[in-house]
Amino acid sequence: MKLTKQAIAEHNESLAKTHKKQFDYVAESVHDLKAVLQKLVDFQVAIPSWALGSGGTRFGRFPGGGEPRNLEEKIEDIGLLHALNQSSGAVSLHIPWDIPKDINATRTLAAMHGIKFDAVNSNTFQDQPDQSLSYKFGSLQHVDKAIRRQAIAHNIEVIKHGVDLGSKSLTVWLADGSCFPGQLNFRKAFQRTLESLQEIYAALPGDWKMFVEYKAFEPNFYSMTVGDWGQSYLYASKLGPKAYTLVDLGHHLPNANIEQIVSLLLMEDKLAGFHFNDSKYGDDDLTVGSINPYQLFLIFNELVEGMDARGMNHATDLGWMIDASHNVKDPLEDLLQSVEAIMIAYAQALLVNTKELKAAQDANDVVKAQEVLQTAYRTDVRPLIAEARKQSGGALLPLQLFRTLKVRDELIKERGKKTVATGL
Ligand code: PSV
Ligand code: MN
Repeated sequence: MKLTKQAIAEHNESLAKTHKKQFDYVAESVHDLKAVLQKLVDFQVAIPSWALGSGGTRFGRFPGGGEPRNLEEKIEDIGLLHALNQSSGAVSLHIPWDIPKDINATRTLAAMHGIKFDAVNSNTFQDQPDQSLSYKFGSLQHVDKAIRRQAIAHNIEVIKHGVDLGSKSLTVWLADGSCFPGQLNFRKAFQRTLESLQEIYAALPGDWKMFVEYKAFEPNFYSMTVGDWGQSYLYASKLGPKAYTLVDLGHHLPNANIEQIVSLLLMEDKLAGFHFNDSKYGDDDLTVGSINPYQLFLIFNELVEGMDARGMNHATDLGWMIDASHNVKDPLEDLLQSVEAIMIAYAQALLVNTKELKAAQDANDVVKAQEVLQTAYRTDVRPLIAEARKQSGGALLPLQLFRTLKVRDELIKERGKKTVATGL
């Protein structure tokens, strides 16, 4: 299905009057409105190729129909999202789920939709049908050198696919760890993992980055070999300047102060970027901003402050990706909501009065500091985001237009009710 410019124009026209009223109201209080709008226009969030179909739990999966059946259809789906919101101009691929059959055709298709290739992800957390050795007891940490070699070779193959596509980074997330005390020698597991990562690092092209993603638990429940930001930071520091720590919001233990983690990683120039999602209990992979939007705002507040302090480009200097799973919602609707939540948090962070905040901090005025942050957080910035979208050719209300045009019904007509997307 292709979304026409005319459909978007008609939608925007029908909402023009209401939008103008709402936009003018908020715009009045925004300092340097033009710059804020430009930053919102520039900001792009990569869509994970594995989140375009229904997820599931170990108890079941309830597909909604019209899921993309191959990489081409995944790119087409992201094209739909991008046409609607103009903020989803990138895809993050997972190998071997998304190995392109024809590189040139894949690149052309993505370019047609205005989509770039963000980080490529390796997968040593599952055994593939044609794989000779099993990852049951780990991959890069495995006691058996042959298994480590296989996992290293896989990561190097992923880099090659990424190079062909124009990606510039590899994300390594390891399921490695242990389920029971005594199962693993922590120090040796760390050293073996480090050695394996060093071989992969050595295969990175000069302008590439390696993102080391951490996770507190699951699938291993006693220890994870890259279990928290400290461990990831250790690997990244020992590997060298091209290695960074990737923060997946769902990969922390409850109540972790993620914004502080982000601030310090940024200070050390070791923050790779994000896998955005939300959670109440663990790695729930829920819609971004659906549970704790204030935390998301606080994270963006640290990001904007820290990136500005280092003279970084908000849009391009870190990797912005979603990592979610959709069990009860239409995946495309969920992704539209997620991107919107990210843009809201980012826009609110751009509105923080940094001078007032600094003055409050320097004077130990705790009340004022909270007031400054919450004044920005409680501003309804949605009309600003809608305006940025409109200026880039997107829809004022992407989700509303998605429903008006019955996009999912169209996809079901094209692809059928019982289609299955690769991924989790
Ligand atoms: C693991 O939970 C994770 O967050 C990693 O990023 C994986 O690559 C992704 O989910 C998909 O399984
Ligand atoms: Mn992740």
